[in-house]
Amino acid sequence: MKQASYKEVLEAYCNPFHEFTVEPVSNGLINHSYIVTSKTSGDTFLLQQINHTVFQDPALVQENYELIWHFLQNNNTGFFIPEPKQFIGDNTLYADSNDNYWRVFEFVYGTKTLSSPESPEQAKEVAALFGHFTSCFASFDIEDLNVTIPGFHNLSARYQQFERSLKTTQYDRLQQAAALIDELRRREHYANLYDVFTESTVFPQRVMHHDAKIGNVLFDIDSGKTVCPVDFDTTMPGYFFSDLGDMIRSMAASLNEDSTNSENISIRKEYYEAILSGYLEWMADELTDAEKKYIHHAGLLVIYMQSLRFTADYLSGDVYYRTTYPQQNYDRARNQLALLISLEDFLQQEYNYNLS
Ligand code: GN1
Ligand code: MG
Repeated sequence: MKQASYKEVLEAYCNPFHEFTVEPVSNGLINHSYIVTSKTSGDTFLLQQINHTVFQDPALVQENYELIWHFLQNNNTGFFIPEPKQFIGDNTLYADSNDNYWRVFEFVYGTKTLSSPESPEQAKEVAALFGHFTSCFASFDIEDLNVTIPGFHNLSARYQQFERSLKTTQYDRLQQAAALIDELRRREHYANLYDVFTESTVFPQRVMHHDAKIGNVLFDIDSGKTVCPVDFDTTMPGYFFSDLGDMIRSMAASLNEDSTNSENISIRKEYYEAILSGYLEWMADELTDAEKKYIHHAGLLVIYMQSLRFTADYLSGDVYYRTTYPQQNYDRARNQLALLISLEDFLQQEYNYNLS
């Protein structure tokens, strides 16, 4: 964070006379977050810079957050998400003089994040949390929500993006990824299925978080119980598979997405079943028969999409995801492909599930 903009944004939130301590939060691949405490007042809050390259219109992101926060408040849902705070002058979004966009959230004390669940029960609780979240919006007009990233979970568009990335002139990367690319191409039918879903009214649009991984949940430090989801930047109209799929991706996997040990990645049955049952606690009455019929496709579609996205970014020269070493997007793509293959085997063996 540039010292100049950080000072400017904090002055716009409190006033020039406060002194602060600022602690970066190393969570997420996209935005930058900081825990800030005013030495003057003792107040702690979460300061976040919205990634303006990924979110072309940060105002839409913040509008959505205010909309869902107010909706949850006003409809007595009892569902907690952190309060968006106002800068001096009432706005909850602040554009600094370098055209960086910032917002402040209520700090949720006594919580921690986890990169993987500690037990199937905990995974079930996370799944119930995201299911509960979507079910709160049963009476909400989905048209009111902005689309913050067009085509974000559009698997068909993600496949096309992957195909375009193959036109790269980074021939060494292309050569290295040849086997990976081949496996992904063989699974194009998943992308076609997305078009079938979205053209039919039996797959309605719902409020989806679109990044429903365990890393986006706050847990109580003492009890280990879920407190709330966070990171609603991609909360927008979406289809049934998105949140359930991301939870399977992040919690049923035996290793997380940054593990380079992809030969040993597998789907853990007790976690998979816990996730499904937790989600259905809230969503069983909401989902249509068609959605229920395709429920096991949730993990397949999201994991496939994630592998396509990491591969495309690798071939495009790591322009999107933050990386800490040159091969990281390639490793992540291979990890997700290995997870996909493991899920395909698992679904066929356990449920005799038809993958097509
Ligand atoms: C990104 O920044 P983070 O970790 O919350 C991405 C998700 C991916 C995820 C993979 C806006 O989320 O779609 O699933 O990385 N978010 C965006 O870890 O692209
Ligand atoms: Mg995110």
